[in-house]
Amino acid sequence: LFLLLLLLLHPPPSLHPLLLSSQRHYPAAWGHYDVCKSQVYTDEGLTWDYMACQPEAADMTQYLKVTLDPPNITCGDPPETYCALENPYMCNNECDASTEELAHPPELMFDIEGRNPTTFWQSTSWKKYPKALLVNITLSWNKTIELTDDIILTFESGRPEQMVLEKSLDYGRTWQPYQFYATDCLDAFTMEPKTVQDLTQHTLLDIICTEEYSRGYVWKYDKTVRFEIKDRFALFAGPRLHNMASLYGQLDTTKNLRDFFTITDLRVRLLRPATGATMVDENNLSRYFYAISDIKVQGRCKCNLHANSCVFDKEKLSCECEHNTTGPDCGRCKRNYQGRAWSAGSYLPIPKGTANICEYTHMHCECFGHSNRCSYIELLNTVICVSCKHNTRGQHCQLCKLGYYRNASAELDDENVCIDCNCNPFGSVSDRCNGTGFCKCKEGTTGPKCRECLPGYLWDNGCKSRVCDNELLRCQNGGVCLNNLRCECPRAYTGLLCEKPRCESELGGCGGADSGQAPLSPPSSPRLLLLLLLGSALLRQASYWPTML
Ligand SMILES: *[C@@H]1O[C@H](CO)[C@@H](O)[C@H](O)[C@H]1NC(C)=O
Ligand SMILES: *[C@@H]1O[C@H](CO)[C@@H](O)[C@H](O)[C@H]1NC(C)=O
Ligand SMILES: *[C@@H]1O[C@H](CO)[C@@H](O)[C@H](O)[C@H]1NC(C)=O
Ligand SMILES: *[C@@H]1O[C@H](CO)[C@@H](O)[C@H](O)[C@H]1NC(C)=O
Ligand SMILES: *[C@@H]1O[C@H](CO)[C@@H](O)[C@H](O)[C@H]1NC(C)=O
Ligand SMILES: *[C@@H]1O[C@H](CO)[C@@H](O)[C@H](O)[C@H]1NC(C)=O
Ligand SMILES: *[C@@H]1O[C@H](CO)[C@@H](O)[C@H](O)[C@H]1NC(C)=O
Ligand SMILES: [Ca+2]
Repeated sequence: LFLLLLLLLHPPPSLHPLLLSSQRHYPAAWGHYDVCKSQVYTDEGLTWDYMACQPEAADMTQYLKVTLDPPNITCGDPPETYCALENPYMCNNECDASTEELAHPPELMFDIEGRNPTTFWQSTSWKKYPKALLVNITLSWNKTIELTDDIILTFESGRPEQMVLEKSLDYGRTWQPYQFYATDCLDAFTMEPKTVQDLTQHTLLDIICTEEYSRGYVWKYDKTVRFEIKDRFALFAGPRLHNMASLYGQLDTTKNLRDFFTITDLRVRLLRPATGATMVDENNLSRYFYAISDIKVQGRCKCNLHANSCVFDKEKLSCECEHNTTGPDCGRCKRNYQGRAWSAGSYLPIPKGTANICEYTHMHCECFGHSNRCSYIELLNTVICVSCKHNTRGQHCQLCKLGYYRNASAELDDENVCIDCNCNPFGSVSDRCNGTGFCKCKEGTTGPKCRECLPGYLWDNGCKSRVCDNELLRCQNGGVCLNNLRCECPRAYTGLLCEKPRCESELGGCGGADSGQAPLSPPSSPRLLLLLLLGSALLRQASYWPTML
């Protein structure tokens, strides 16, 4: 408000005096990216000016779902009494899931802290020592989030001696470590101990193991474990982040860097509780457990610089997309705004960035006048004409439908651009033709439309090969050739060329010598019987041969 007042009193020369949309101006040189569009007067009149925009950073723990693994690792069922790590005689920490005041459910890691006593989640104790006490705490947003500040875990117990912070960018399908934590990095993870101060611009994406947050009894005075986002930002933006422009410039051009700070889920893997740097007292395992009073995750919805607000509705975060984009992350162009490929907004040039808005599709619905309707095919990211008329087809109605060919003397937008192939249905293989209207003909057929017969063929619903010819006298026994297609035979003959005598009873049968057909007799001849007997005897003998060998 103070800045706004200042601006009103002394409008800087760079600000257009007629800037209309003025919820907030840019107070600093690098910009906040909090406005997606504003109305401005130009020489052509009132128009919109579009800018890259992003939601404000917020406390993201209000919108998450927490899952514990194993699920029954929370204390209190059955009730348990815990002793202090530093004093085994101080046993006044009671946990009972059935009593509200003594229960320690996971929600207490995300409530508003600041009142006394603190509220915290607590695990069961290390009853199964020396078997490891393993707990996964998974935080899921079901939305991509960009981290803007350190992740801070505040322990109520001693800080764990071994722990890993992991992240997922794909809704929990795959996980990558963010940072390892141990009292002894070499021993626990065979990694050299490092701190965030050892990182440079070139090694910023390295995953390190740190001993900063788990040394000895230090937990008594500092109970927090951090993942240092700001120290990493500072490698580009300078100490106290005074040069955010430099950081935004880097984020814009380096996808790996952007992805490093982007998450959909976080996982805290607790691998070994605090033991006070002494031997584990096996007689009193009630001293060893995990308890966390608070987890801080500051960030903003990732909206690809196309939204300046993010809403939590029906248990789900989603960007309120501008620039005619849509999707939970504004990662697509809206229907009918697919005029060009979607693209994320850009932080550059500072301070307004580039909006990269989605453009109206209509201007790109080019169908040569054969349709005035287009449809966007998301899978191919293209616009195609629908219901092409005048026998056309194709993305722009620029092709002829099957069964039609291109009229060479007509322009693409001519109603007569496609001509029916008109292939003869009997003479052609299909109703399609080539680019000059020629159909594909069946055997014996020819002509552009397959309406004519080749020599030696005759038309009869298609071209049939010539069967007979009166000049060549191919029909026998006095048959007469009809239309070169078939022989008409005298009554006593049949067959294609009247070559077979007909065997009808009223003609006295076909018993003549020239019929070549002897009446069939049963196989009763003694010679045949002998042959059959001999054959079966030989077969039987054959079956003995193998044993005889
Ligand atoms: C949790 O449940 C599993 C299987 O149901 C059981 O084996 C295990 O002992 C339980 N753990 C605790 C701490 O109650
Ligand atoms: C742990 O030691 C304290 C003090 O000796 C005792 O009161 C408590 O019962 C012990 N707990 C267990 C589980 O032995
Ligand atoms: C915890 O998560 C890791 C992977 O992130 C998995 O391997 C492990 O089985 C999970 N459960 C426990 C109890 O550690
Ligand atoms: C995550 O969000 C999508 C919509 O974007 C929804 O369909 C899905 O059910 C959600 N998953 C969970 C686990 O809430
Ligand atoms: C998006 O489309 C609407 C019409 O649906 C239009 O009024 C608006 O100006 C468009 N916005 C941008 C950023 O192009
Ligand atoms: C080809 O197009 C021209 C020009 O429109 C037209 O005059 C002609 O009739 C068309 N040819 C056919 C076969 O349709
Ligand atoms: C179509 O087929 C005819 C006959 O085979 C041929 O002469 C002509 O060049 C072909 N036209 C095209 C465009 O292929
Ligand atoms: Ca709390």
